[in-house]
Amino acid sequence: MANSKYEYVREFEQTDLLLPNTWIVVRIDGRGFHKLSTKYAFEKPNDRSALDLMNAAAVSVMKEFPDVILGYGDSDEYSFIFHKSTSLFQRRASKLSTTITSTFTAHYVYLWPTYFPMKPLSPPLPSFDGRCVLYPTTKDLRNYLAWRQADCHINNLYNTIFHTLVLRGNLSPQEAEAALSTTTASAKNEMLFQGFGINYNNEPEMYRKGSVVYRAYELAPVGVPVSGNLNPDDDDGAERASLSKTAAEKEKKIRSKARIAVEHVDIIKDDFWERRPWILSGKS
Ligand code: DGT
Ligand code: MG
Ligand code: MG
Ligand code: MG
Ligand code: MG
Repeated sequence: MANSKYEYVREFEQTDLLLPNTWIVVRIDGRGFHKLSTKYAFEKPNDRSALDLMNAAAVSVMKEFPDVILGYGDSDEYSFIFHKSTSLFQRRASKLSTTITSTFTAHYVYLWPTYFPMKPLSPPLPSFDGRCVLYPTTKDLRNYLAWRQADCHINNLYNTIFHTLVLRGNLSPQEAEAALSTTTASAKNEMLFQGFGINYNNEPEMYRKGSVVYRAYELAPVGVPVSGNLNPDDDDGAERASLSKTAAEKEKKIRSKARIAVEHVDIIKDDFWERRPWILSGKS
């Protein structure tokens, strides 16, 4: 077809291809959820239905995108990991982040009535921002996830004691903040236990550790060396890029059929990864 005289404007579009052979994280975060949590009277510091809804939306994203190998979420955020070898959307950054973000948002709104049947949504509706972050090595990716899980723990310990001091200790929010401003983590644990009989370690795992979403296959037994490459940095992208098209399709099909697990487990230590070598190896 002949180009119109307007066609030249296409040249103004900029490419945003992400570097090859690097892990891609798309992190989404709820916009103004401080306000939203007040509007819908989310329980403080953790609202189980709100978190279950986040997890359900994340599972829907994983089902729609077999290229996402893992999700990790807490509070109003979720990180979705693409294998470093992915060629989804030719690795275009804005296409990846906007598609994941809008898919997540659509499912979040669609599933809302299931989790909050008594609280119909009204504008302003929930929305999320999203960004792509690249990590060059598996170690960096693991450290990224460790950073998010450590953040979840720190925030949850703080929020748990803050709300306990306000709701049960009859402190004003300002007094509670002042009381916590200089305390260490162990002092916070002690305050909870001595003052209110709460053992922080008995708080629900979902609140303390966040949620990990991944495709579940049979676990490798504890302490037995697993087959498969545990250090995906040895496995150069070129090898995977050369996977035949049919092999790649087959892999994708296996991934689409897998059960998606939602667990509240430690992903900072090695155990989680050693027992599920397929996640980082990308070989479903
Ligand atoms: P942003 O992300 O800059 O648009 O602003 P926010 O307000 O979303 O702030 P952010 O993302 O830093 O913090 C998340 C907020 O969401 C925080 O104020 C606590 C609230 N939130 C998340 N989950 C829960 C929950 O389960 N219960 C309650 N009460 N609040 C929650
Ligand atoms: Mg924020
Ligand atoms: Mg937010
Ligand atoms: Mg947030
Ligand atoms: Mg189109």
